[in-house]
Amino acid sequence: MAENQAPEMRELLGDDAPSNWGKWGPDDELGALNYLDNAETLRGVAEIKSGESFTLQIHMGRSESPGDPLWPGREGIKRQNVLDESSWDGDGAPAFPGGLHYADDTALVFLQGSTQYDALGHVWYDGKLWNGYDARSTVGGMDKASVLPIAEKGVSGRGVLIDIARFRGKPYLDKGETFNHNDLEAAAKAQGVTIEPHDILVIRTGWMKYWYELNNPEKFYEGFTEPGLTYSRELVEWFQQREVPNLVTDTIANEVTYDPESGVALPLHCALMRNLGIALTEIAWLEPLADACAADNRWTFLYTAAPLKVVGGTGAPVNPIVIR
Ligand code: UVW
Repeated sequence: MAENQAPEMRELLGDDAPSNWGKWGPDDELGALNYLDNAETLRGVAEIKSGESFTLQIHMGRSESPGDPLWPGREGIKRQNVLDESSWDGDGAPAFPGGLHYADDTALVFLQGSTQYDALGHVWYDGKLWNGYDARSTVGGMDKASVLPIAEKGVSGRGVLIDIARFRGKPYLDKGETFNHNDLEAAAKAQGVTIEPHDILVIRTGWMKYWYELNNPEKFYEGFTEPGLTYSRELVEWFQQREVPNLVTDTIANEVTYDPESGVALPLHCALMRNLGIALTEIAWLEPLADACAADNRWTFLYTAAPLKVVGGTGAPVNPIVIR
């Protein structure tokens, strides 16, 4: 649907959209991560049976094709050496007693250009961010609901992997393929696992596997519509009632890019993050974890993560660690 035919976000979500604003006080910047207290960390720890660990960040700054998967308009990390062994080929390199040599580099990074946590204030509508903060507080740097409070707290708890691609018997979902909370419940049932309150919900679509296997960015971005969750009020209520603290997926934006019914872009960013305060983690690399879970049919684990402490950041890269 063309952009100008789509309703406004408020019209789609409703004036009475499910909301957690005020639930943790007027100054809250953590949202649903408040659900993750010490007991929730221990609930996650109790899921460790074999001690295997998995890191969920994709490679950052691959020079070989297809490069890094990115939301259109963003660019991959530009990393550059400042010092390396060649610096000592001529004059002007630093001289240290004992003859120490070392390598240094700089990087220009889209903070949302790899596996990442979105700040709760990363998206908004009607001039208000999470918890009702004024959208003007984003100007020049996020004064409110930046990624910093998430980074300061860190995330740990019981994670549950729902493998929608496996459930549908395919290596990866198709472009624009959708699913909802009922599909999540059906997949969980087939896996023999229950999505419990306060579980960190990790959803595999296989989309990052598709990115690397396709190895063709032009085809990947043609008519760009990722597969993912689709908006409905029932789905938003499901997330609110289950008190989901954190949604993690292997897609660039955690939801189908354009709501197929209304044409609205990324309504769940607004309904789940802006209104309910659910932390979003995107572009996770889930293949080895999913294979291990499928191999012994254990789909729950300790999930831990902490994005970088970027003051005023709209998001930050992260390398979550799962231990099972
Ligand atoms: C947008 O919201 C545009 O991007 P992200 O996928 O980083 O949340």
